[in-house]
Amino acid sequence: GDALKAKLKDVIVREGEKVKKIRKDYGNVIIGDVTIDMAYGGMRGIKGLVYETSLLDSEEGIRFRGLSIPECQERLPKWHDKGEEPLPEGLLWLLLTGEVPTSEQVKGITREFHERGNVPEQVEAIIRSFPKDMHPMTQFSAAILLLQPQSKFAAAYREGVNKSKYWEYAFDDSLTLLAQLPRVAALIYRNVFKDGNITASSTHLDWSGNFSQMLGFNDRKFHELMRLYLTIHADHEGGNVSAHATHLVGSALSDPFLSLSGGMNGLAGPLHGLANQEVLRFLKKIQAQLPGPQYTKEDLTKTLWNHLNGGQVIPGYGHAVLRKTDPRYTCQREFALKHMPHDPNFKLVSDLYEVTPKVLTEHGKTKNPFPNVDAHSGVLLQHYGLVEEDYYTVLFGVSRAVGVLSQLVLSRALGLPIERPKSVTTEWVEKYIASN
Ligand code: AMX
Repeated sequence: GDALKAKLKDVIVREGEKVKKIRKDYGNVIIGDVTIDMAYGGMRGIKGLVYETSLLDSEEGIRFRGLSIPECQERLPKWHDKGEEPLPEGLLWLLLTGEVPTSEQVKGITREFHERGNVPEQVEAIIRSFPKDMHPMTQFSAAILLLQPQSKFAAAYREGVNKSKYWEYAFDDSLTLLAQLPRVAALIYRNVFKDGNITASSTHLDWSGNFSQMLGFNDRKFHELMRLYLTIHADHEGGNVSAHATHLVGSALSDPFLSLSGGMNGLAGPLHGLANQEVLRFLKKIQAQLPGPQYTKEDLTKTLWNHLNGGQVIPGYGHAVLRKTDPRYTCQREFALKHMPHDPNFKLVSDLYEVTPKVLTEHGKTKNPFPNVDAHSGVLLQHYGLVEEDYYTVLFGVSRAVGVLSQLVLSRALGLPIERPKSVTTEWVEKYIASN
């Protein structure tokens, strides 16, 4: 934690000066136009937000500080230097500083997470008392709020801290959150779906491995899967609902706990993070409708059309920015090809990949007929026995915290102001049209 903070201090001074100069010299340069369609259409395509940690290209997919997913898989440190998948601790370092960390630096973060990982007892008791039929994402968001009294940011603000120090408290809170989220998430899982017992933290394990163990999964391949999973779900630039919501709430100087909980409420929507749960439900629905394992592509096409004709979206397909297959889908497909090539659920996902883009193209509405991250993640978890799909978005949420909290720290460091875009009414639009 200390090494990261020291590094971050340098980066923040450097970046702060850069941004200041850009704004001073080029603040009036126009970077886009806004049409009436954009204003009604969910602000699609408007460049109205600076978000440093990652950038999404519509053809190529996500880059974390310039690194693609295959590059992250290659360059970020691995578990004991011999695992195959990147450690999300390394991604955290990369997102915050823009630099690839060494194995030693990553180990330091893992250690810090262990040191801060104890969830307050009264919080655990309340989580255990949640009704079992309360959705895991509702529990997760509520649990994050329960952690909020620990906020150093909120306490410092109350004490009248100088604004130049905001980022340090946001950083501190973010480390506490990231350290405690796995335990909170595992508690929810064990409590809702198992007997409530949970394995104590193992300090010899990394963040993902320890989380997997607390969930109750000790297969080393599952640990590798979780390292990949928690890395690739972390960040997807700033305009998606969970990132933007966290950013928006944080801009009011709400502390990282309040901000993250806000982001998680957005992630819980079926068009966003809940899509991974919806995909699994959809796969089960298809399996029930198919004549058996010998189904044909025509059978699949028919069930897809039935679903679309019922006025529902095909979950896991389409994207607001992407126009190609999501590289987060591709790397999960590669994981499946390597570790579970004969899994029947993987076969179904694979067969759907061949059929769905054609059907969606013929359907003629969606701008992107290709699969996104959520089309694949569920069947990997099913394979290792994490079969309760209502839980899947919580895993997404634990990962997404890495990205959105990194940016929150940087936003406070750059002194970004309260977010407040201008809205207009339809009456205003009509008058504007008439006068032009
Ligand atoms: N199945 C059927 N119709 C779809 C579709 C899909 N997978 N994706 C988009 N469409 C429809 C839209 O509903 C919209 O219809 P409308 O004109 O009747 O409202 C039309 O195609 C145009 O939409 P778009 O511009 O292509 O997409 P968008 O930017 O408005 O929305 C998204 C993007 C992801 C919400 C949408 O593709 C969708 O609903 N997909 C299914 C849910 C999903 O997988 N979400 C997860 C996305 C990744 C993530 O955030 N985790």
